[in-house]
Amino acid sequence: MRRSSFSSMIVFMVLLLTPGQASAHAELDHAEPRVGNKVASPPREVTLWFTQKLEAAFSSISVTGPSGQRVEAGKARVSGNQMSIPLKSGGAGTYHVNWRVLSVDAHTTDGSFTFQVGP
Ligand SMILES: [Cu+2]
Repeated sequence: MRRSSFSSMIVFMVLLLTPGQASAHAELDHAEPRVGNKVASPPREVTLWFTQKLEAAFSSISVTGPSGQRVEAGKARVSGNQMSIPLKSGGAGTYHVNWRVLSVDAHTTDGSFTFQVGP
């Protein structure tokens, strides 16, 4: 009895001392079109890659075109650590991408970036 409770205590202490999983949340790793880049013609969709897998139900993107109009052409699709959304053309100029995601570690993160369309 004494031996077994001692073993339990060791197990408990090992669990306490074991670091949790790395606390990096889902941050944007890269995107297509690339963050801050210029592309010649309006992209048919924008895709974002994150540093963790996403929970599809609580992850979203909105995109506005050069005149501030929304240009999403459908719902965001999530696959693993990747999220895409189809776009309609908003012409040449600056596009703003705003994202908000829930990663599988149950943390919410958000952010935004721009890309340009034009010659
Ligand atoms: Cu996290």
